[in-house]
Amino acid sequence: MLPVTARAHANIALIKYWGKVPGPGNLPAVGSLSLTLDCFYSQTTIQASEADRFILNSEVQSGASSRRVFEFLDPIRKPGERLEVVSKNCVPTASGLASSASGFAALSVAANAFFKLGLSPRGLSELARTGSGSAARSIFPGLARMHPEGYAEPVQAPSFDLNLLVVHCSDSKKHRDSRTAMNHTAETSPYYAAWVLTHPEDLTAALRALKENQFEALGQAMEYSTLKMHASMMAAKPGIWYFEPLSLSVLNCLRELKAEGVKAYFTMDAGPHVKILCQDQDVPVLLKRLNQIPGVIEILQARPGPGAMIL
Ligand code: 2P0
Repeated sequence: MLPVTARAHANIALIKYWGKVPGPGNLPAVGSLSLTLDCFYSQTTIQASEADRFILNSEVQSGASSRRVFEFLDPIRKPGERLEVVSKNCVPTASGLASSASGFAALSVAANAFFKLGLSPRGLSELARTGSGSAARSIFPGLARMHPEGYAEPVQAPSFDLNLLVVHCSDSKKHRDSRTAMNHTAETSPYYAAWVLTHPEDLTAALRALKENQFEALGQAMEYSTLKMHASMMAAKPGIWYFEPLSLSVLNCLRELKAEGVKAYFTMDAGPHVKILCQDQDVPVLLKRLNQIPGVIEILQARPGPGAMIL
């Protein structure tokens, strides 16, 4: 079989996914809403090989990351079939964006073509989910809604423009990966049940805001979802937090800017970087003020990006 190469872009959740349904299939306990970004992608090639090999950013991988790739491929390849998977994460200097979403979305699209699975976009999204929950959303361009049933679908873009500023706050590696952290939260946090119970209203509010072209309502729903997710993990035993002093300085600066009338809203994931949802008109003032915060390493300006594709 001929080698196949696919590309998928990273996404950031506006309404967060955190926690799984116990059991197989990697089903999320809650839905989510995301924005696929233009500025960061994974490119992955699958080809026949004499032995299984996973090469990431030119380095042969062993252990957990390689195991995860081949466990993903096991249900779709023939018994005894050996494969080489070569993946590369293309990221502007140190944006700090996670790569499992773009990585498994690219791998799913490549596998669909390589094994001639003939999957629909929904089928591709379901396949990507078995590798990583957030990957189901990176199949689609721009906004995507993930259903708790385990697949994502595109959401119509609003009339307003969308920018996401990624404020790079630390060079240190995150201390706990999100899969471990969300499972620990589900197992030990008394706030986890409240998170799951109240999640649908945030998703509904965000979807309504998009439909009614209410940028501020979208931003408010995003901040609320973000803080509730982080509160649920902070209340785990032991607690988990990804905030660094600089992350809080950025949030404080944003609060000041909001008081001055700038429409900008934050989100944070399983790392210290702050992502800011804003519109074209506010980008210059945001860049100016955020760049004045001592310690900010870099600010990346992302916009809605394309869906996953075969190259
Ligand atoms: C999200 N995150 O919605 C949330 C917000 C991080 C914080 O999805 O175990 O790597 O592979 O399904 O997708 C990161 O978790 O977890 C994530 P798995 P994933 O983007």
